Amino acid sequence: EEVEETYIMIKPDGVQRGLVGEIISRFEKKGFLLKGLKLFQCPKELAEEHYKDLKEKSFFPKLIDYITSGPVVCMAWEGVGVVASARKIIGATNPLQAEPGTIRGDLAVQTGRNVVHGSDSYDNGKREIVSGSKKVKCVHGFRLRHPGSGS
Ligand code: DAT
Ligand code: MG
Repeated sequence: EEVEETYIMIKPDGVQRGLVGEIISRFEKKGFLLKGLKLFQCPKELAEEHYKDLKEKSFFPKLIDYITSGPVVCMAWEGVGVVASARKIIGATNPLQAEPGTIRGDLAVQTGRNVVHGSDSYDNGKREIVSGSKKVKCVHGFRLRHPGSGS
């Protein structure tokens, strides 16, 4: 397993429900390293670019309305195998199918209000971290003495 970076975004419902600390805490406790963080109001064009693979879906307009409805928290997290591990920590897309113990399994009920996004691949993560006006500025060159830091 290699040290990777992934893009994690707390969606507007997660911010509005006061779940920012809870969600960040799960990645910290696992042992991953927070490299960049930004509170951000996503413009429509950037939301459409972020979810461009879903453009043809019937729910796409609602998804864009939702993701632009309030501030999101954009983060870059680093660690060994963090891309796949973060997806496990987040849980299935439909919160009713997400396992207890996952973020969505514990904190959400609706697919359209599933509180958090995580990149589905290393390449998408890199693209999402540097994407447009949202670009998450990462602080490099520091390490935690922790299994997740890759040392
Ligand atoms: P994920 O966020 O687990 O990577 P995805 O990339 O397939 O899932 O879809 C992105 C988001 O779009 C998802 O978090 C919520 C929304 N979405 C997906 N499928 C949906 C559906 N059938 N109805 C409503 N919203 C949906
Ligand atoms: Mg996805």
